[in-house]
Amino acid sequence: KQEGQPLRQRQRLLVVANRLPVSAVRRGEDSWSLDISAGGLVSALLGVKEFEARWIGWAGVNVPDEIGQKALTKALAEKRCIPVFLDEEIVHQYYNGYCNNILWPLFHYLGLPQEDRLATTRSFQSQFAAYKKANQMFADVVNEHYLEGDVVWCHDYHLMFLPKCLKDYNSKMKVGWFLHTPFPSSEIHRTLPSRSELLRSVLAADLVGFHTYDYARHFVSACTRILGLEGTPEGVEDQGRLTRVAAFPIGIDSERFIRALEVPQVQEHIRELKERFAGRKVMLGVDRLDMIKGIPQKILAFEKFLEENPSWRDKVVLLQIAVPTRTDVPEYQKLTSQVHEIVGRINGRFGTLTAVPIHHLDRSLDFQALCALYAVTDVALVTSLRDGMNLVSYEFVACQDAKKGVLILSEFAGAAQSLGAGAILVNPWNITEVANSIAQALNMDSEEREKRHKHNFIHVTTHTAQEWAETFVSELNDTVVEAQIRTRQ
Ligand code: ADQ
Repeated sequence: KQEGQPLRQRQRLLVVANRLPVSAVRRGEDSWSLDISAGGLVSALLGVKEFEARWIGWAGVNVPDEIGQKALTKALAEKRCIPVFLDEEIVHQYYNGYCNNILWPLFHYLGLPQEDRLATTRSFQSQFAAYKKANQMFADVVNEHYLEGDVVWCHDYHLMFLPKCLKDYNSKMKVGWFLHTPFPSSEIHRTLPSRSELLRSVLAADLVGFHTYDYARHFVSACTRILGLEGTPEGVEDQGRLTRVAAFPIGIDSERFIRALEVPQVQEHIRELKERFAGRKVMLGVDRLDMIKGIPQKILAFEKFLEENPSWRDKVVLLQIAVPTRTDVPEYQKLTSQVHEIVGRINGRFGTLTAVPIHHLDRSLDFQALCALYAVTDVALVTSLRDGMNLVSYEFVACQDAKKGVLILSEFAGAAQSLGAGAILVNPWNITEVANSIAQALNMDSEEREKRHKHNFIHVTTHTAQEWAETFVSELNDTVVEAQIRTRQ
């Protein structure tokens, strides 16, 4: 390892994800303006000092003309980003279709409505073909930019076919793949018509990572049961070749949140919120408006709590911030109207002329406003029906060192495995249980809140995003080195 160190400092890391961490807006025929979005992955990789990271992915815009493509490529190069250009048809079939209509619900154990299920069954082959084609396009770009000694880190369910495409180009390429969603039970995965091909493609990677040990176990079971391969404590073996499979739980850049609370604008914001909700306990939900987040179930549980605890009715408020996503998909439109309908009904039922029990916002908040909200919250409600990890729960804990609020957390979020001892764990489908947990959280004494918070705070500030990325990448590096040593022996 000591000898390997200087070599590592020169190494480049090619991070391949469906979306680049930028939003691109076209200003003219050959000019673009770019906004870097500081998501979890970006800050995680900023912390990986010994590698020089470059991003490869789709910029999220259709650029049919060569002038536009050249100009965007040049602008992105300054941000260390390399674009993959996907046309509208591919995006429709690969991204909206196979990724978001098939893999996303399946990996989260969500069924499709009957008519969608039939339509999906019919269009399955063409969507899978587009998925493979898109993955090949990503591989072409990686291959074009790859230099010997680079490490390639592929991300998420959009790119399950990529490890194989890359190894077909160059078997010496060091390839890792990480899944941000759950990997479901093998009984669910085996219903996919392309089940074997996807598993084999992922197995072409040298290291395969998941958020939790359970997801890793499900993946290994799928490989043993569906492909008939051998599962070992290290991973999956196929004719003497080992693919390492392990859990790498992601974290957040906790320092960024803790520092933000010191910023004067955030403190001002905190003061305003405290004034606005004086005399009431604040409960908070922050989610993308997605089926997996269990927003209707959360609101129904809150209604049950109000029903059964009349003395709390004018002493508590639920702030639900939901960023709309995939707004062109009918399922998501239905979910939005369903949430609006439930919120309206509950506010009509329990509201007064001066106050309503639920404030629901259909939008994204900027970072500072989000930190202020986390800081003034008494009880955070994370009721995902399934969630790979759930970073909102981590962000809440990071902002709570003064208040020591309570986290109610779904047992179906990956975060339940790391924050379970400090949070109140719930089954989000059990509305009575969630309503009782709300009462328990609101009535919890300060000693218990402090004890629970401390447990979670230590976890969130030590298992950071930077540590996650560093661990994955250095293990990937070592895995390949070990494999090469084995081959040499
Ligand atoms: P997501 O499903 O997007 O991520 P999550 O982990 O909670 O879920 O991350 C959401 C991010 O978006 C958080 O950083 C949060 O602050 C932000 N966000 C959400 N709602 C917002 C709002 N209204 N305004 C502003 N910001 C908002 C996927 C998987 C997760 C996994 C992550 C990382 O589904 O399970 O934890 O990737 O691997």
